[in-house]
Amino acid sequence: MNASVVVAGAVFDQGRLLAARRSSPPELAGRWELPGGKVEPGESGEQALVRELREELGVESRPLERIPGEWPLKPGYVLQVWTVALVSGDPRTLQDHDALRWLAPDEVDDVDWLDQDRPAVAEAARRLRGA
Ligand code: DCM
Repeated sequence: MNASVVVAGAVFDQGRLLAARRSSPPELAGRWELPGGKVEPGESGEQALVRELREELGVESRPLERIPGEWPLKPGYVLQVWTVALVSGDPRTLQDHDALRWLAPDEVDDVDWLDQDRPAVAEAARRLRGA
């Protein structure tokens, strides 16, 4: 069986990376993530990401490029990550999150990221620094 895909966005704006603090489920609450969610049947990863960021943050966004790699989540799920530009709107905590932070490159390690997001966050931070 192929694993189901969860997509997440490394949202960049003005040289900063968006971090979102989860409010649920209890075992993930309080940890920070790249916002996103599950790909639904018939959707591409990019389509799912645009939909999820609209639902969770109230923004219109544009996926830029996929960060190479795929990271295991709970059994049967893998995480894929894209860098994302904001097209319009200011991110707000509409669903799943209770705080947002825009992190400058030297602040990226200041929040307690979900373990499974850390490799993609490190790569996103490298790109943010222009390295
Ligand atoms: N998830 C994750 N890292 C992310 C986004 C999601 O580990 N950046 C996990 C949390 C959930 C599952 O994927 O177990 C589905 O996410 P959601 O509940 O946001 O749809």
